[in-house]
Amino acid sequence: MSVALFISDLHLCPTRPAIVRLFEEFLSGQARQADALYILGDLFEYWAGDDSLSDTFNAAICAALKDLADRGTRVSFIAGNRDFLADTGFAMASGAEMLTDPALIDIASSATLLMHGDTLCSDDAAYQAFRLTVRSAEWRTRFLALPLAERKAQIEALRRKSENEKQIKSAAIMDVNATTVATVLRSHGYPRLIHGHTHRPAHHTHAVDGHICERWVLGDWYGNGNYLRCDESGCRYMILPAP
Ligand code: LP5
Ligand code: MN
Repeated sequence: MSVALFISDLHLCPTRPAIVRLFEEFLSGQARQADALYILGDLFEYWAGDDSLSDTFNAAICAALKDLADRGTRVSFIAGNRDFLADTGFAMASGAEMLTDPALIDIASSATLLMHGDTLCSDDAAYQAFRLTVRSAEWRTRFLALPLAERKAQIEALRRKSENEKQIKSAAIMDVNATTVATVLRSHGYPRLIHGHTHRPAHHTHAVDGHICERWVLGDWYGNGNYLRCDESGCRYMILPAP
C-alpha cells in the first residue's frame, strides 16, 4: 500500500512553540510511516529568502525535514504565499523536492492535482495584483538584494497590512472561485484536487463537464495539528493528538 500525507498552512514561527513541537513529533511519528509527505505551502509564518537559514529556528525545521527524507519518506514542497521565496538553499537543507504550482502527480493510482490554493481565490483582486508583482523575476531579484533585516521588516509591515485588509474583505472574496476551480480541473484532465490556503478544511465534489472531481481543502495548524492521508482506498482527514 502506498501512503501519502498532505499538510499546509502551519505558519511555523518561534512564537508558537507548541505547534512547532507537534510538527516535530509528526515528522518523527506519522510521517516516518508514510511513503511521501507533501507540504502544500505556508509551512513557515514567512520565508524572507534562503539566507534566513542563518536563523537557528529555520535551520532546525529544515534539519527535521531532512532527517525524515534521509530515513526514506519522500518530501515534496509547493510554495505558498508566505514562503514563495524558498529556493534551492531551502531544498538542500530540507531534502525537499520543489514542485511547481500546480503539480499533477499520481497518488496511489489516482491523478491528483496539488496547489497551494491562492491562485484559486480569483475574486481577491487586490491579492492577485500583489501576487503578480511579487512573483515576477525582477521583483524577486531586487527584493532578495536587500539586507535580510530590511526584508524581514518589510514583510512584517506587509503582514500587518494584510491582516487589516482581511478584516475588510468578505469571506466569499477570500474563498476559491468555483469557475476558476472548474477551469483548473478541466485543463488538467479532471483530477482529484488537494490544496490549502483558505484554512477551510472540507471535502467538496465538483461536477465539471460530466466528470465528478473531488476537492480536498487542508486545514491550518492554529487549533490543532492535522493532515490528509491518501492511499489506494481514498483520502481522509487525520487530527494529531495534542502533546
Ligand atoms: O497570508 P494570509 O493568509 O494571512 O493572507 C493572504 C494574503 N496576504 C499575503 C501577504 C502575506 O501574508 C505577507 C507575507 C508574505 C511573505 C513573502 C515575502 C515577500 C513579500 C514581501 C513584500 C514586501 O499574501 C491576503 C489575502 C489572503 O491571503 C486570503 O487569500 O487576502 O492578501 C492581502 O492581504 C494582500 C492585499 O490585499 C494587497 C497588499 C498590497 C500591498 C502593497 C504594498 C507592498 C509592496 C510590495 C511590493 C509590491
Ligand atoms: Mn496561504
